[in-house]
Amino acid sequence: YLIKKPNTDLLYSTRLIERVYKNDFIKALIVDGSESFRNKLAGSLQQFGLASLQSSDAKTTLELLKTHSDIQVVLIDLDISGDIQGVELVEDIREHFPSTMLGVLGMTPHGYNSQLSIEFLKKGANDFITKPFVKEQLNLRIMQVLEMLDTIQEKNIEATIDPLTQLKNRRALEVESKVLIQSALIANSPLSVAMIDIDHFKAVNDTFGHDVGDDVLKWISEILKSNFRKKDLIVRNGGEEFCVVLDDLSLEKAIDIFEKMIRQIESKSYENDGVIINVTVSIGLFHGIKNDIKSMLSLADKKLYLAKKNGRNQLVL
Ligand code: GH3
Ligand code: MG
Ligand code: MG
Ligand code: MG
Repeated sequence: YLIKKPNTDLLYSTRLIERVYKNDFIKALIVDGSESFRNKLAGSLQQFGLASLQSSDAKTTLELLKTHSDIQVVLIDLDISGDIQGVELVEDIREHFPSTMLGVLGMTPHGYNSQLSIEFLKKGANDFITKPFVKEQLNLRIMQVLEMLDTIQEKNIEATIDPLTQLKNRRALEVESKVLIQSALIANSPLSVAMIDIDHFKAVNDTFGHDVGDDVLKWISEILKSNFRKKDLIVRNGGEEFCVVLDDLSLEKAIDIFEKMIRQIESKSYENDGVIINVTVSIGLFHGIKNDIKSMLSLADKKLYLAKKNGRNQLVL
């Protein structure tokens, strides 16, 4: 990558300026048959805070995109080396990289044929620029695409987080458990899947109000986080119910971890503004491996039901 400090007067996007200051440069890929044009464009991009790689043909472009996952935007000319046109290359790129993950801008000669710009869009380009370009327009169009991609990424992350506790939510559980299950199946190693439910939580709300109830949920979430490793999947399943997926643990070790946590929650109390609340949790544990998270959760849930029936504040496996 060609990297140089950009001219900050030319940076229009505040979120991108923040990245430039952290030396987290945005990576672009320039695809054009002419080397002198590529170098000229690379110079312009530098001024806007973009570091760039170059390619002259379709094959190299697709290879670079596969090996450099940090490329965020590709600028493609109509005329590229080899036997396929820039427009067709866009189509090939879109087979692997959706327009919500990778920005593609077509470049067409000004006044040449407006149909060509339309073709770029039809094949999946996010936008197009006409050559010779006005630098400010080039800059703004690229920035708009990058901001859109950045926003999508931010929203995608938000969509996997429970806003009350900041724990992961069910959506994240579905996606992330697949990865854990795959590795566990390959390694032939069991998972520990626990359903954790706060005991008599309705009484907390009834006695202290819903806001205090919310605060107790946050407090319990912190205790959960402190009991597990960074790589462990800790999820707020909904309401006052949580789910934890651990890998690489013997049954004895898993029981130990959950028993310890039950005793910890039992002995601690939530304290705020003179209000002291004691809560306990019940846990149903499944230890083993199944092809999908749903069936493991369902087995853990049956054990949870038994834990409740047996008097709560306990682990059942
Ligand atoms: P059990 O020991 O059988 O689990 O009893 P419980 O009272 O915990 O279970 P129940 O399912 O009867 O009630 C769950 C309560 O959790 C009811 C509901 O008001 C409360 N709850 C669910 N989500 C939230 C939330 O986001 N905030 C607050 N404050 N309360 C919640
Ligand atoms: Mg409950
Ligand atoms: Mg419940
Ligand atoms: Mg307690």
